[in-house]
Amino acid sequence: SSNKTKWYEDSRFGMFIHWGLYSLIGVDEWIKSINHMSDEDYDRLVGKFTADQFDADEWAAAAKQAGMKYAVFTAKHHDGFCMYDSQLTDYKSTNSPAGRDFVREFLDAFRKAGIKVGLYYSLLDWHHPDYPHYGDINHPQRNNPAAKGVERNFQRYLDYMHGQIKELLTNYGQLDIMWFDFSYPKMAGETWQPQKIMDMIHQYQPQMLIDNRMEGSGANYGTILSAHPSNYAGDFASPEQMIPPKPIVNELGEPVPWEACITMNKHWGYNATDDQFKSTSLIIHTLVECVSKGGNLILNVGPTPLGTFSAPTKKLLAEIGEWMAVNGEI
Ligand code: FUL
Repeated sequence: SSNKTKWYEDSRFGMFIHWGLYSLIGVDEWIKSINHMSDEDYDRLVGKFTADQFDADEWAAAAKQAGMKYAVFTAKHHDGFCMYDSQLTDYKSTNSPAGRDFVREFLDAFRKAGIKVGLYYSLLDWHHPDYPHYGDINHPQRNNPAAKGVERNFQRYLDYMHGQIKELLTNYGQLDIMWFDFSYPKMAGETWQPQKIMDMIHQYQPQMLIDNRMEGSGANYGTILSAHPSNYAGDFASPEQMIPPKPIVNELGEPVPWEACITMNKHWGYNATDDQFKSTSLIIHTLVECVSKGGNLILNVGPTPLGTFSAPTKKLLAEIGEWMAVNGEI
C-alpha cells in the first residue's frame, strides 16, 4: 500500500451517510427519477426541510462508538440539491428553513471526534438546466416532451460542476476523501473533463483520496483500477452492495485498496417503511470478510427527515460498537 492510502487501508470501517431532500419523502434517494417528478413538485420539499433534530455531534458520536474511522457525507446527490452553502446556486440547504450548511457541521463534528472525513459529490445533476435530459436514461424528465427541444449547454454544466468541486476543495479545510458518483459507460473518459478535476485535487488537496467512479466505471463500478498514476482512475475501488469474491487487483495484478459500500436495510436514503435491516452478526461477518480480502466496509446510514438516526440504525451501530470494542483494534 502507498503512503497516501495507508490511513485508509488501516481504517477498515467507515460510515456512509445519505441525507438530502429525498429523505423527506422517505422512499429512495432516486425518487425524483423513479416517479418522473417535475422540478416544481420535488422542489416543494425545500420549504419543508427544517432539520429540527439534526445534530452532527450525535452522528459523530454514534460513528465513533461503532468503531468507524472515516465517514462520507452526501454534499450533493443526483437531485442536485446542495447540502452546503454553494455560491453557484440558490438550490441549497442554507436557503431551506433549516438555513444551515450541513456539510460544514458534518465536517466540524466528525473531525472533532477524530474521524476522517469525506464528501460524496454527484456528477449527475437532475436540477441543473444544462445537464442533458435526454442523454441520461434515468433523468426524471426523460419522457417529458417539453424537455426535448430545449437547448442545453453541457459545457456550462461542467463549469458549474467544476466550480462546485473547487468550492468544496477550497472552503472546507482538509478533506480526506471525495466520492464522485457516477459515470455511465458511454460517459467514460473525457466526458466530465476529469483531468481538470484531478488538477484541482492535486493543487488544493494533494493528499485526498478519490473513488473510481469518475471514469466510466458504470455498472461494474470500476473493479479495475489503473496502475498508471497519471490518469484519473481513482485511489480505491467501490463495489456496491456486494463483497468481491476475491481481493481486487489492477491490470498488473497488484492489489488495490477498495471498500464495499453496503446499506443497513434495502435503501441508501431514508425509507420510512423499510424494516429489512441486516442483523448485527451479518454486518460484522461482512466487515470481517472485507478485511480478510484486503478491503474496507463503508456501512450506510439514511438519516430521517429531521436529521436523526432511526432507532434500528442506532441499535445496529451500538451493537457493532460492542463487538468492535473487543475485537476491533488488532
Ligand atoms: C449509486 C447511487 O446512484 C446511489 O444512489 C447511491 O448513492 C450509491 C452509493 O451509489 O451509484
